[in-house]
Amino acid sequence: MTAQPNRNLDGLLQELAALARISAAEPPVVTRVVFSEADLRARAYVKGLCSAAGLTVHEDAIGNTFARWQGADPQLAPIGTGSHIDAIPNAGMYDGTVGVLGGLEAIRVLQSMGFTPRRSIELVIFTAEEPTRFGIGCLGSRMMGNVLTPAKALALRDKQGVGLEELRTQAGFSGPLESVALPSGRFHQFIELHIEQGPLLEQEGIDLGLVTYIAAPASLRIQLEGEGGHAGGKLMPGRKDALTAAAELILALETEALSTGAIDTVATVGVCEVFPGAVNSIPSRVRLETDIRDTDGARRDRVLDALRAACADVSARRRVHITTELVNADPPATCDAAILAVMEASAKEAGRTSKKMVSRAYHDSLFMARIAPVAMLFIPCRGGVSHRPDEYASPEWIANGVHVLARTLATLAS
Ligand code: HGY
Ligand code: MN
Ligand code: MN
Repeated sequence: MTAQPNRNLDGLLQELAALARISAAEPPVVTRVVFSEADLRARAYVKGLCSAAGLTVHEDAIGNTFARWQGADPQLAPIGTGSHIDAIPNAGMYDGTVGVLGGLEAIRVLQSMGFTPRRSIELVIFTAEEPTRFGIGCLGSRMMGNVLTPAKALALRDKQGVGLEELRTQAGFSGPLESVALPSGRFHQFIELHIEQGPLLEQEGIDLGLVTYIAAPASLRIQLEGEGGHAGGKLMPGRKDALTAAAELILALETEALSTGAIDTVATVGVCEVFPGAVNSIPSRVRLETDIRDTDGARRDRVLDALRAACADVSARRRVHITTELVNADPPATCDAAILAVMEASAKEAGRTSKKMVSRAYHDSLFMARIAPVAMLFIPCRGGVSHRPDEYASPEWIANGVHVLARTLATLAS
């Protein structure tokens, strides 16, 4: 594609703003948990935009949504692009949505230029990229990549104990979960446009990130059972306080992550639920959800093992019963060199600077990589901030991402 796309992006910016207002929280906070009322309204909104662009829309049994721009040769496997529109509590408005609405905009840019794809181009909106509801990230793409089996998916429950089957049915999705898994070759290639969720591109003044590698995420759930009691009457010796035991584990995990000798090892305890949660009652039960990542899977697993060993040590010393459950421990994904080369050339043609880089966040592309060659295109986000209401990507950054994605899609679909 030679000409510079001249479609202005005001429409896209308005759509991003409109989508951001579909939230369970007051603006500027975005909260859009899978299968919630806000999620369903957001899905309807985006599907409406896809239909208005002349795309053929269908949903699978778990709500993954596919919007296809039919190519000249429908026999050929499509080029996929897309991301997610669900958002964690107290999130921003660009995580995921830039890849969905930006992907749609890239298609509309190509349509406005009279381009006809030989291969269809299919926009994908993945169900539940965020782990908020079921404790595991990338639910929809894991199932598409056959990484999460229907049986394992049916065992998932939310914090209220409501199962996946009931929630997906209430949300209007039906059909055998076995039908979600896709065969290799269903997509010829897949590209995801996303904000960097890190500071490098902005700091270095580079327009676009060409993601070569997606870091390996793992999550360990830890249940601690101590002995409750009266905060005044129960003296310190002999207490079996589940929260002080948990505090030791939280700090042990931080120490382990800091001592691998690699800056790429990260560990977070984002969920700490305390029972009974009364100021004058000794915590008898605590649930921790831990998130451990690294670009090196083996190094990440060593931190996981050290955390398990800390659980055994704290349990023995504090006489608190501790059980662990491995929610996921996924391998990293290597992005496809051929797609990266096209993205790099597209950036150059568009007069944009780019750099190869690693993704420290996980994305649906991590699981799409199981069934197709993938690559990711990053745009900067201010201060590297994400998963916060002050997450921000400028119109110029978004425009660069959309235009280079459009060029890349045009090349790959030709
Ligand atoms: O946590 C992640 O890496 C992604 O933003 N869900
Ligand atoms: Mn996210
Ligand atoms: Mn995301």
